[in-house]
Amino acid sequence: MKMKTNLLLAAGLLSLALGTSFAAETVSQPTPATATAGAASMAMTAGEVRKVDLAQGKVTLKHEAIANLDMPAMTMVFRVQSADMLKNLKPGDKVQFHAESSAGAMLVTHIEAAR
Ligand SMILES: [Cu+2]
Repeated sequence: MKMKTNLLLAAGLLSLALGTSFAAETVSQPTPATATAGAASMAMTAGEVRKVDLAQGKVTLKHEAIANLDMPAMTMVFRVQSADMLKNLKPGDKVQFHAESSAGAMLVTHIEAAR
């Protein structure tokens, strides 16, 4: 009888542990809603697309001063985190973007059409 109780207890603890890990996994899944909230809190800079290089994953932007990079306004080439980010862009488009210094190169981590 005592043995049966212990088994039931073990089964209960096991299902509890499985339930907990499943819940943690669900919470860690990024949703579109949280991605948008993160973008909103980023320091965005206004710019205009001059050239799009999908194959190289690069974009030439005429940009305003970038506060987080301490960079004055200029026209320059940026690498982008993913070439997919450039699919809907063409020269002349007004954009808002966020760039970071990564391994000595300027990397655009977010870019969207200006509203
Ligand atoms: Cu620049």
